[in-house]
Amino acid sequence: MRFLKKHCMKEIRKMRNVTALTDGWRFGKRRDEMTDCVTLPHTWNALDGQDGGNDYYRGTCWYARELSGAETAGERLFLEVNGAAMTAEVYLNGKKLTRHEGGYSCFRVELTQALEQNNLLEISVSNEDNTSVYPQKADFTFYGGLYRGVNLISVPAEHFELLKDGTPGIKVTPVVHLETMRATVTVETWHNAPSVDITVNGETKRVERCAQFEIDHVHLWDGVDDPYLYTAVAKLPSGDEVSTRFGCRVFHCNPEKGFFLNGRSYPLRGVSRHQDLKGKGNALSYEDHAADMAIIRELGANTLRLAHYQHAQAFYDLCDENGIVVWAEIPYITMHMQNGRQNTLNQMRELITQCYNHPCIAVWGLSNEITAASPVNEDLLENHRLLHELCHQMDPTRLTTMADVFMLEIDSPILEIPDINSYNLYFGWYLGELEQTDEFFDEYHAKYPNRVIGFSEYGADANPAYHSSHPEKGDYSEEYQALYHEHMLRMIEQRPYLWATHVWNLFDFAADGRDEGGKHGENQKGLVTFDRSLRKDAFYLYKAAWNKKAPFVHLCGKRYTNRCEAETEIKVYSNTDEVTLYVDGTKLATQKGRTVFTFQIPLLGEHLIRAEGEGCSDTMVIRRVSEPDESYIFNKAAASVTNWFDADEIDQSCFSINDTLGEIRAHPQAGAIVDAMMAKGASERGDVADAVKDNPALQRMMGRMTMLSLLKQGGADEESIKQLNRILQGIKK
Ligand code: GCB
Repeated sequence: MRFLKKHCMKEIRKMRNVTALTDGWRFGKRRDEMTDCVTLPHTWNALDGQDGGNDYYRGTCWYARELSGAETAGERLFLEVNGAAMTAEVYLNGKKLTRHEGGYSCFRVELTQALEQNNLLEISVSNEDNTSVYPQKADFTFYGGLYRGVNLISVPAEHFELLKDGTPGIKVTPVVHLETMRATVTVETWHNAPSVDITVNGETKRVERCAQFEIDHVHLWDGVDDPYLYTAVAKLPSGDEVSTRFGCRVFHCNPEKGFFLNGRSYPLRGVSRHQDLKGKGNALSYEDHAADMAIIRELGANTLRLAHYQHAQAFYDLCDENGIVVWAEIPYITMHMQNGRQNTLNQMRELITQCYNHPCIAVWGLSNEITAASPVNEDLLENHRLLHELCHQMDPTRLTTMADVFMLEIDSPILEIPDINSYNLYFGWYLGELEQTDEFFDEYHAKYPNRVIGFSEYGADANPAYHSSHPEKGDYSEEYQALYHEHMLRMIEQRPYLWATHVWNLFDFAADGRDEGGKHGENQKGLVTFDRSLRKDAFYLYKAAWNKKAPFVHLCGKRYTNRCEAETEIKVYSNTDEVTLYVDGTKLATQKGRTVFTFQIPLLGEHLIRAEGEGCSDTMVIRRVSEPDESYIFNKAAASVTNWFDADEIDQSCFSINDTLGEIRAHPQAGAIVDAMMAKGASERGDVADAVKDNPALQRMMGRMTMLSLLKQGGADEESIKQLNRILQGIKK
């Protein structure tokens, strides 16, 4: 008995032991003043990174914790940091052991040789700006902190590799032969033992490092319908063991037909996600990740762009389990830094090393809108070539892509570097009209029929407090966002060649530099609010188009209760093909259709509206009011300009602000007036105007916008708009 107990103890000691260091941390801005008690995960920007003003604390902070004797037991001891934003240094008993640059990947360091009787672990973490670690310029808050938890890993002397780029120590490459439904699975391991036992699908092989397995009648990882996962386990004679799940699937892209999963057409339609939450910043719990995934499943998306950096392993796991095809990327974003090349390569190496086994990942994203604030020069091209080559050298099984900014010329040499391309386009929001998106892709596809192209970002901000019966670009209304997405959904459905489309963004997220649309510090392009409590109408549009499982009807405009028109539009989003509308209990009409159903109803007083589909219904109350409800209007000054302009008053034989800039410019007199006006505006705006002037793509795009739209975009007041219109109306076409 005694012997047995001793023997077991020894066995336990020998095995891998992982201890989450959650409690007992002291925290502070100075090493000699760590007075706050915190638990991990933790960020110091949970509040100031979300309240606007771009003034959140960006500097160095310190974390410290004593390690107990039990925690440090074992032959070899490693520290695992799953995310320290953005750079970190680890000290044990005052001795610096390592430095890590990059806030989104895991890193480990061995503690064994620095252990003493009593052990004090200190980690300094900095999110201060610098010139070599990405990201430095981007539209999201760079939260600082140990936001993904820290573990101690004790292993026997013979163990799997832990240090190199945060490797899991095991790499699984399944190759699927669809014709025979067989998979050849190669498992590679890294360790310091003479042999390893590798088990896959009930078969164990003792090898030095690598083994190959054949799986007959392979059960495919088949997207959202059937995301089947296998497990590979590797065990050393010392008892150290690692395991990983993997999935057997193949994908490819076709320039005409888009994305294919396991040989069948599988258009990737989904959303992007940032890893933060109102009140918590990026210090998310497993439950937070799982709650996000539940919303993604409810929406019916089959793909996620995990922007703009490496996400938590727990989240890639959830994508594996739910069959979500993922675009994974590094934060090489907005602005190319001359001193940043090595950091991009390091972050990509870590991303691929740490995420390789996830079947969900289909593509590696090299960069995002990198030419937004940088010219396409040799240094930038070389950086992309090196990243692309690194991806292929580490992972010949996946494609590379990048997210291009709208003003990048489609013949730019940078587009030839990644395997497949994608554009972020915001026509109909920041600039231009909705239809320009359609035109952009048509032009691209006609000019480059052999290139695979996707739509990596599109969206419009909406604050669900704002409403309008005449929604317009820039009004932040829930209704404009819904209209915007109705257009995009149709545009996408008509272009099956788009290999993937990703709404920007599933959730509102923190961008502390923003102050707009009635909120401080938030990008409100989410289909769901930052605290996840409210699904905006546009959410249900995509749910109606993508989620075919549970029938539902959704009445739009539920928050738009007070309306002052005599007749109002009732819009229903539904995945059923027939919707009946009842007003105050009386049936108004039944409509057959798909996704979007609209009804006009007279508005007399307060009405109970009820929509019914097959086995589902939704209700709301709206009422007629005499004056517009001011609380629904974001920019009251701009709103007064809206709709003052009646088309009947315009003499169509003369120019007006309803003509496009291109049409006006083609006329010498009208063109000269507009150019002079714009030159004056430009001299007041400096940099931005120069960027527009020098950019042919932007120029072309502006040429297609109406003068009215351009003026509103530029924030012109009602009087100057009317003034220009009067002048243009004096010039015959
Ligand atoms: C972009 C960026 C993304 C921004 C988004 C926006 O193109 O890639 O990071 O948040 O636009 O909302 O402006």
